[in-house]
Amino acid sequence: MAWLDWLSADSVGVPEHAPPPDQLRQLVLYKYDTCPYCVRVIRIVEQLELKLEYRDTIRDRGVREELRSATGRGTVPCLFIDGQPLFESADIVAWLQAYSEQVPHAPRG
Ligand SMILES: N[C@@H](CCC(=O)N[C@@H](CS)C(=O)NCC(=O)O)C(=O)O
Repeated sequence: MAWLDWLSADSVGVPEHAPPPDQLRQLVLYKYDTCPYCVRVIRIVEQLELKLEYRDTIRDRGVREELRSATGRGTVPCLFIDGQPLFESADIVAWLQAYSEQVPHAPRG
């Protein structure tokens, strides 16, 4: 699959272990800017105009340690859904697409 196709590809489905958005969700995305998997997720966040907090594991070493101590891994992207980590860009994209209507949105600007 070509790079641009992969960036825009539809997701495969929400993984069974991912929490459903049955209440107001706080979303935190651990990422760094040169990670292509993170870029893929951030594109979806922007397309869907979702509101979430970004934490950069390269710019802030403390953030990387935070991710490691919470999950035992330093891999990004990792989306925390009310404190529950979800790894794998494809799974994160699937979750965001499936539940975009039920999570906070960024004000249009
Ligand atoms: N299959 C994963 C790959 C993620 C991945 O390899 N991320 C790299 C950055 S591009 C990473 O965090 N590497 C550091 C590590 O694994 O500790 C996904 O699609 O999210």
